[in-house]
Amino acid sequence: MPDKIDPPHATGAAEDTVKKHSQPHDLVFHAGWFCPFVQRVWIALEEKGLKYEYREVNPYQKEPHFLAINPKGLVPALEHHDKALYESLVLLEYLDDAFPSPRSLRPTDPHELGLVRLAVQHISNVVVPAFYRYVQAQEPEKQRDGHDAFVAALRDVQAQWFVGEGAPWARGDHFGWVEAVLGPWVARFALLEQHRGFSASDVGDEFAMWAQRVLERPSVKATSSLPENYESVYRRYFEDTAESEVAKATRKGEWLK
Ligand SMILES: N[C@@H](CCC(=O)N[C@@H](CS)C(=O)NCC(=O)O)C(=O)O
Repeated sequence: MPDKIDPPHATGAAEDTVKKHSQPHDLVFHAGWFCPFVQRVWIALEEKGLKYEYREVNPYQKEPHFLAINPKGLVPALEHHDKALYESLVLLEYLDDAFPSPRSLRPTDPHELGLVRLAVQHISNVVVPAFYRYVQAQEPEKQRDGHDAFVAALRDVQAQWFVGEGAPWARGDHFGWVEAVLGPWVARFALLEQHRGFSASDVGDEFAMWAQRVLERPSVKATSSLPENYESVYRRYFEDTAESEVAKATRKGEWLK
């Protein structure tokens, strides 16, 4: 039985953004308004000011036309001049390769780029799985462990890859990949706050200020739906009854490949 998405489309500021991108275009963004992996790519599209066509997909329905675009049946996916690609991190690379101007979210200096890639790897392999383990934990002790592991994973991001010294963004003066890759989960901190008592200041004051800047970034706001709509989608995660691939993998103590 596929998970139903309620509401089936974006709301609030994200709905306005969808409307601005409803015309046919040779860059097609196959998206799900509720999905943080989608929001990574959506933030990049908005940061770069690209023209694109937004198409809402319910990835739980695994419709044949969508499986032809992404055999994994997951959003996000892109079609550009009828050629398809998927996986949020691959899509971020693609957008910077295909559309380097007006601006790249990825640094050009090779060492700096290597550091950003290390941060992205840590976010994907440690922070994001820790988020789902925390969200899906049911017993108080497991929730406490989930909290501590999530906070530790975020502290590592800050300690290893934030340049600090009053810089507004992780790597300095520019909103970049670290923000695009982690930002969607920052946009879901409010859910963790409400259901699990998490606060960004548990990580530290500097991190909390960075998180606040991320939330106020126009590209993040423009790709965010109304809080109550995330609440209805994520309730199943907090009750550990979600049937998405991510939720099933987390329940089995695995991570999605
Ligand atoms: N590794 C993928 C993950 C994408 C993903 O899990 N998307 C979810 C929505 S948030 C999805 O399409 N789920 C459908 C399913 O689980 O069947 C990426 O980074 O793009």
